[in-house]
Amino acid sequence: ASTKKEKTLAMIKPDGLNYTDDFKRIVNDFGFSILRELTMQLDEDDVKLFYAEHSKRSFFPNLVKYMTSGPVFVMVLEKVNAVADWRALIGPTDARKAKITDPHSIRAMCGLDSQRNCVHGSDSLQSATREISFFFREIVSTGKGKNLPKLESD
Ligand code: DGI
Repeated sequence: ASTKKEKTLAMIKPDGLNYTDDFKRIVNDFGFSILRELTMQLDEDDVKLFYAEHSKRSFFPNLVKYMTSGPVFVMVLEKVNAVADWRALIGPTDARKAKITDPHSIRAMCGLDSQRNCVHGSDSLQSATREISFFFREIVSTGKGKNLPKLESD
């Protein structure tokens, strides 16, 4: 594995917001630094952009409903091997499977099924770059994030 620091995007989905303290404890315990954080309400257009690769899937309308059902909490995490390590901590997409194969994973803790899986993690360095700029350039600079707490500086 690389020894270079990486950034990844972690998002707590609407059904995971009650677990924010657990998330922060896990993030700390596993040595991630939190470079940015924000809470925001996504709208349909945001979800279409963020999950563009899934926009033709039959589950997409349900995914939009779920992702817009309440605010999400987003963090930019940094550490060596951040992308793969965060993916390993969250567990498989289907939380029902996570409860069997990865019972200590985050999705096993707070997820329900393949849609309501309470947390997101970028799946590659390339996705991480795209997703971080989605939240911390487009959304903040278009003013949608203007009522949010000030960003911490690097
Ligand atoms: O990167 P992941 O979140 O683990 O998984 P992904 O990129 O394949 O899917 C993105 C999100 O789309 C996932 O977190 C929830 C939703 N999704 C994926 N597969 C299904 C799904 N939702 C439903 N209802 N059914 C699916 O099969």
